Amino acid sequence: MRRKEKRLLQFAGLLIAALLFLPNVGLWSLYRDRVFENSPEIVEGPGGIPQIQGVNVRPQKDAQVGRDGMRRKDWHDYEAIRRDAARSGNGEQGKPFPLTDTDRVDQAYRENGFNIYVSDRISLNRSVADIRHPNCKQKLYGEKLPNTSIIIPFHNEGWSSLLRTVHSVLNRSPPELIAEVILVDDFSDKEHLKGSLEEYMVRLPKVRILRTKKREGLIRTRLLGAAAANGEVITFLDSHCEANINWLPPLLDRIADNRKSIVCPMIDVIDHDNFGYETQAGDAMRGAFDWEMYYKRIPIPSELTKDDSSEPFESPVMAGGLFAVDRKWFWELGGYDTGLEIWGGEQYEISFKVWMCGGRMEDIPCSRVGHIYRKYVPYKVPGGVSLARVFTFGWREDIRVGGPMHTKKVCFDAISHNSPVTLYDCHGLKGNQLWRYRKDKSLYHPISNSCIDSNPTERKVFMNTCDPSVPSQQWLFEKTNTTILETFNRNSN
Ligand code: LR7
Ligand code: MN
Repeated sequence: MRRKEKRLLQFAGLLIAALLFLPNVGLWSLYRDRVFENSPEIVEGPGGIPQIQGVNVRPQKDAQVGRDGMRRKDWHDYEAIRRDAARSGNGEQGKPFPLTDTDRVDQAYRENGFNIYVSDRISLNRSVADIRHPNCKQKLYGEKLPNTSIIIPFHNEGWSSLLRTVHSVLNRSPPELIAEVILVDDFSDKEHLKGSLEEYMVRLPKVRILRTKKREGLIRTRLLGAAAANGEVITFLDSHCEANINWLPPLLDRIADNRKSIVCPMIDVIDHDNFGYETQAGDAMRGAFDWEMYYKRIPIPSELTKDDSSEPFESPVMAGGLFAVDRKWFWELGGYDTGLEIWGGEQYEISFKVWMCGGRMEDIPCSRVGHIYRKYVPYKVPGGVSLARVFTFGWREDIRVGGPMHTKKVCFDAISHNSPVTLYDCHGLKGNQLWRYRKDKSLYHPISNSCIDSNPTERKVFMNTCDPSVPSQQWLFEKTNTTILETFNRNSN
């Protein structure tokens, strides 16, 4: 009798709990729906999905099965988005902080190369504007994504800029996708980065702090973090970043799709004076480098953007600091060259390796992370050596065969006039490997004063006296970059 009563009570208790807490059946769902329905800013978005400020408020709860059989879901955290949208105050919504002359003094920039007075007066949880391509708001990503360790190397980073990096990552990532956040201290000597940092991080159980035993530079510091990481993916960030809305799922989704992909978010600019958050000039561009190995951004070729500029696109080289990579693949690539010193060059190393090892590098427009671009480098480089440009290319004013990346280092070569044109390793001595584009003489060899001639019936390439009227000397150029050609012709004349 007693036992029966107990059971009954237990059952009643369970029923009440279910009513209160179970999503979609309980009181909670009634409450939630009411809050959303009464909200004044709700408008109807595409497909009849209710939106606040262009963002869906009611997630597609059920995953959708794509043509490839993959189950995809909406990863937006609408609760967090609403909380962010409601924030107001200094720097909120990524707005510039109203600087006064006292904020602009030299001292404010000295330690970090950006205005730490301003940083200190902006919330560690500040909101940023959702400046993603509108299509990003509708995108679904794999229902099952790999988790990631976030690795943040730092050397004498400012307190508020470092903490804001960590907060923004934790605030704007699905918790189940963050295995851990590893802060790797590269032998900082600032007091705030010691005991206080450790005390602070006690409240964030996912955060671990590692420290190098001597100043190692950013490359070996990252490696230390990567070696300690447990996540399926490792994601590197600089120590002064702010992750934007739903930045992580679009990155992890590409790695889930192809584990040999290294993926980079769009890097936005956090102003070093006023901390305003906005896109880089020209927004989405590809990484490139010149013959002095200076990193550049160049427009994306139109054939790559397809019809939708919110879709991932391939990139020859990354900017360096902000990317995600499958952890095992990173080590299969050999990690970074441990001989790389304090700063720089590592982005080429990893970029070249991924392309050469059958992987790919992509930029992901729907993933955005802000980065504070410093006014100047505040830290000392031991020994005064800057090893940022570890290698340069020499002469290359020849005409090379092969892909646009000049991966094949062979040049047109001809021993003499009337001799066959062959492909030969580029020797860099110009001479009989120097060919010019000339409008009047097609591919022209200046030393022998003759042109490349091709006879299609015999499939032979040979030298011949230049004659623009001969059809076998007329080369079809599918794509010509006239600016580069003009510079080339100017330099070689
Ligand atoms: O000795 C050092 N030890 C470190 O741990 C020097 C630096 N660091 C840390 C530092 O705290 C920061 O987290 O390493 C990170 C990068 O150093 P920064 O912020 O001084 O470099 P940066 O932002 O000027 O430079 C870019 O190029 C670097 C060298 O190639 C790295 O790849 C950076 O990660 C990279 N930053 C980005 O890609 C963000 C976008 C800006 C660009 C380009
Ligand atoms: Mn940086």
